[in-house]
Amino acid sequence: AKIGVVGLGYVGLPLAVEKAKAGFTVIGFDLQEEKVKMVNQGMNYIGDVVQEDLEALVAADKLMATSDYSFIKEVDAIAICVPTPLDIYKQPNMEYVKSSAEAIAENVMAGTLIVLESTTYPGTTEELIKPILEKKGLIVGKDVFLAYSPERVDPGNKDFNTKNTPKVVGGVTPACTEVAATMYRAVLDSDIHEVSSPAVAEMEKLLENTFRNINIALANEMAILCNKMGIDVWEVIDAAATKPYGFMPFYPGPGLGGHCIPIDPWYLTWKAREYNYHTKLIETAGEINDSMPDFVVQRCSEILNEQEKSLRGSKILVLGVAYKKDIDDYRESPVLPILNRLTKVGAEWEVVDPHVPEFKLDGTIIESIVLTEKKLKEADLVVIATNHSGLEYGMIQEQSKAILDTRNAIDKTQRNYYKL
Ligand code: SAJ
Repeated sequence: AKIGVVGLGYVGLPLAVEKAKAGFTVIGFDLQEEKVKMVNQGMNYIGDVVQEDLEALVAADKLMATSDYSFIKEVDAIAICVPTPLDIYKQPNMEYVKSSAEAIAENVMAGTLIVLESTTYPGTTEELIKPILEKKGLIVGKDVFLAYSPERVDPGNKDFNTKNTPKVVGGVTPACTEVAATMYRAVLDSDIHEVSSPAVAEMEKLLENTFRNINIALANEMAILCNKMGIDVWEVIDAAATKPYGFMPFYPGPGLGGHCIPIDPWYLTWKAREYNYHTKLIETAGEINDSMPDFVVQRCSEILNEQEKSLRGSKILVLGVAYKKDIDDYRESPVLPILNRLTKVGAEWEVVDPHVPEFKLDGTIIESIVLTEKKLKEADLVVIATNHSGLEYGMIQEQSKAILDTRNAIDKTQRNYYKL
């Protein structure tokens, strides 16, 4: 059977590779010629995909990419994995989902399964995609099958991947759920959990990620409060984590990064307005998480003041710009606003990140530097912003005048060592 994956990004490409490895012939669709070219040359551009797998699958004609959507005619099932970004007003931009659905409706053959995988507001599958198919005279549940199934890829996670992570599936009709569950059971090893509608599946994904967002905000608020009270918040969390039931540790950090956790709860907030409901908890959590970069810069100022220095004119060495440890992705990284604030108060900074050789900060390309003893010695303050495993924490402790550790990356062992 042939499967189509629309959108070859962080979700789509790993999924396309998994489906091809499971024995399906996969056609990847993406409007970006660059991505199409790289896939067809067997050149990987997603951290979680194994280069050798991609190469072998493309060489064996198990996986190809195109931007010609007429190839939709050839596939039996299609997964839509396109971005659903928020604009600056935190309004979901559904353009990619809409144009994908229209391209599919234009070309799809009878009997094809269509599954939306992109994280989105509850109601998208029934209110946005279903009418686009019906406008073409397609009867959902009869001519085509339509379902929603969220992805749960966790970048950098060595234990869980697309293949072994349980999958939730909700179809527009029971037949749709049945067809979708059958397809996933053929591709994945994990449990396929069927729910009664796409809205349930759309909503459960938002519950998963909003749960994380809010609990991280709680950890951040505890960090602010513990700092004021002179209590070590990391010690508090480790102690709380001894509770064997009903507790799960989350940790404070320099803020909330990535393309999911900071973003997904706002789909709920946006949709809730239609029902005249105000998602107070989500908005308060967002304010706390968004306040962490300021809190970090304030802590830098306090630490420098203890050495009769001020932020202005100080040299600050920032370790890590990726949004979490051991990955190369810096999208929505909280380190970016920290750097902007340091610039605004006149501090000089440089960034070390073994995973991110260069990054864009408000349109400017910044090169990250190699960590050296000299750079550590020159810095008035070293900020551990991302606790990459590959950083030499021994040298950092020995050579730094002062350290602000926002990730509890090293044990408190010495003078001039501060935690968030
Ligand atoms: N973070 C904290 N404290 C914590 C946990 C995370 O500050 O206790 C921060 C991280 O540093 C990072 C951000 O939150 O900046 C998001 O990290 P994350 O660990 O939630 O991971 P993501 O966004 O890379 O991927 C998550 C998945 N990860 C986990 O569940 C561990 C999962 O929630 C989703 O499958 C995925 O988002 C998605 O695609 O929705």
